[in-house]
Amino acid sequence: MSPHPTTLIPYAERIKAHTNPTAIKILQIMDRKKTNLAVSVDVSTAAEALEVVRRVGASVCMVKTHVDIFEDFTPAFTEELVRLSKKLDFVIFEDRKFADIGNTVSLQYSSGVHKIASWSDLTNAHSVPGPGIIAGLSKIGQPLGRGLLLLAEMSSKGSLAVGGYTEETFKMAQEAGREFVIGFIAQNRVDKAELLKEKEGEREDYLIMSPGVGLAAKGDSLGQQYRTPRECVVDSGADVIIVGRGIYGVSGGEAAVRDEAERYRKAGWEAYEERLKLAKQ
Ligand code: 5BU
Repeated sequence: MSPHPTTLIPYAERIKAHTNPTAIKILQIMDRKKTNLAVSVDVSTAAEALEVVRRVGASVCMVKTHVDIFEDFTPAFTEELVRLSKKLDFVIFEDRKFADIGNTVSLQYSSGVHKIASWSDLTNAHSVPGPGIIAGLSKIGQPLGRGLLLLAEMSSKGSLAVGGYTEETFKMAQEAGREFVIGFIAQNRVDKAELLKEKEGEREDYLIMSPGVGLAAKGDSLGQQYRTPRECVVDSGADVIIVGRGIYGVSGGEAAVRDEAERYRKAGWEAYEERLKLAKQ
């Protein structure tokens, strides 16, 4: 099978195919810092999360959070995270996985304790409620320059987001337009080449971000499944790899977490360079 055309284009050259400020920022950072690594900081306190971010910040293009995990969440956490994102040059992705009707998600995104839209560059949503979920989130996020990913596939065993569901999710994003929906959480290039539209010689470009990445473990006891950075980036065409426990869970203290992030950054970047070489063959 020939490689997906988007995967043969360097990140920097893909910037011009985007208008969403968050998509542009992600691709710029990836190119500047030579990293396609996102670290997920699923720890139980805000202080621990910030400590991980300080250690891995230099190696990542993105920090992914689940702020509802923290037992001590306050707005001071997001203020510090935003400060670090500017200092260390990364994008913030709150992995909220919205899944309700448009009106409810617009309130969940803008309000409540977490006020996600006020600090998170990127968030994501399930397609199961239909296009109203995109409309509800975009009403809040688009004026702020935020971006949205749709969940087209999941990394966990037995996921129902497969086949027709995945295809319909892609179509939903395509119909919504890329002013706000910039790509997918997926395990494969769900933006199949033959479905991409072309305008004035420019092909539609979507960012594919893949969780379920590990260099050591193959999975966990709760259905998570891991692939290596190379499997994700070269074999399946992912643009960004998302790693959680493989990095923050490594034993050996502060330096070990920093070193592990660097190890994943290198693995992800070498895989990206390897796939670009396919373009020259
Ligand atoms: P891990 O520690 O690398 O297994 O963490 C993976 C993270 O990615 C975790 O925050 C999950 O909530 C998230 N995730 C995932 O693992 N698989 C998916 O399909 C989606 C998100 Br969507």
